[in-house]
Amino acid sequence: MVERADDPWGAIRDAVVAVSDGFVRWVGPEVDAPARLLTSATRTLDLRGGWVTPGLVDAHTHLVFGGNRADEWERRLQGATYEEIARAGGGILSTVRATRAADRESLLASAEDRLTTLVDHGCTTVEIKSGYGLDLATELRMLSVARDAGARAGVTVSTTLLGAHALPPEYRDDRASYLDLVCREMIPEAARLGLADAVDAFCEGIAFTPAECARVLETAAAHGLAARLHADQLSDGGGAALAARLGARSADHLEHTSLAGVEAMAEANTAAVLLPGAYHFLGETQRPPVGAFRSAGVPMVVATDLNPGSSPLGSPLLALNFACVLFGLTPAEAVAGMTRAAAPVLGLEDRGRVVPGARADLACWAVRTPAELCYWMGVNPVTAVVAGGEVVRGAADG
Ligand code: DI6
Ligand code: FE
Repeated sequence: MVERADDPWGAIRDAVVAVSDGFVRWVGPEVDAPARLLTSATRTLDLRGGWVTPGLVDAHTHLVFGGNRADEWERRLQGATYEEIARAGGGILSTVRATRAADRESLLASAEDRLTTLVDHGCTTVEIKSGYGLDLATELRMLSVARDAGARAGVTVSTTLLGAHALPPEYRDDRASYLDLVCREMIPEAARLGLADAVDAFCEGIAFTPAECARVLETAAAHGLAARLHADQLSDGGGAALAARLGARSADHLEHTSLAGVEAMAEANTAAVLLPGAYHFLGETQRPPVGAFRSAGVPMVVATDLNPGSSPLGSPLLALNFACVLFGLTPAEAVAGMTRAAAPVLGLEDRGRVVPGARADLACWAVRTPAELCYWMGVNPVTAVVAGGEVVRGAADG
């Protein structure tokens, strides 16, 4: 699909997409396809009238973790809140205990399973955060497990160091020393080893203050790493404006973002990553200011937030449905939010569109209109997935 003013999908009917050496070489109506595209060595996939979109880009996940939190979820169903559980040492910290205790092989096996589920649903690029180690060795292990899971699944994984996710128990009375650990050891080591592409922080009453997050993200910049920020998820802590001021690529969640925050993001070209899975799973009622993002021209991205506490969501398509039904995005905005608007948040300008020169990351679907990607719930119409020119799902030749 290409952007065109008269068609939000940029659809080309009866089209051919020609790929070689991992890149899209030609896209257009079959009748216009140059004869040179087809040689005796050409392999063809006949999609029988289905649709091709860019491979989906899930720009916000925490899919490397030990254990799960079904027990905590049952307690929340009985009335306990996410914040109460976190303040009592559960929540993120219970996943930290399980992740620290997990050996590398089991961490990798479970992460690979989750990544595989996303690929089954059309993802070819997935961002994965650390943040359940909260010590140097476990944070680095999570990042290297994320990279290995991507290599095994044959898709692109972009990694984000989230050392400032929660205060670990051993630093309960010494926040400053934990921030020193993040800024003086975790960020420099992750950068030196090439294990992180970006750095994120959780700016929230139950996590880190704006000043603490600013220190973390400024340190990231000093080490050449891009910045992201979990902002205004449970309360308006001024996180959106902070992300904008620090030149973050995105501010994420944003349910409680003020209009001033939206304006600051528009000015700074900071994208809004919307995570309707967490909104749904936590039973939130305050929606992010989607109308304001739209009118201010802030790019809207949709992601799964796949994690064990607030969004155990393995279907990017269900995230698209939630974005439309719960947040009021149009289907075209939602699909753009997982393709062309999502790739720049990861600094990956070579994908997210099906155009000549783009990386050949494609998802093929048995749907009659692309709005159906947002319409079905718990149905997976994927027929094939191509990552870097390789067919990674649905290899049936036509
Ligand atoms: N916000 C979230 O929704 C996830 N992290 C964050 O900062 C939740 C992580 C968890 O509960 O395990
Ligand atoms: Fe998150």
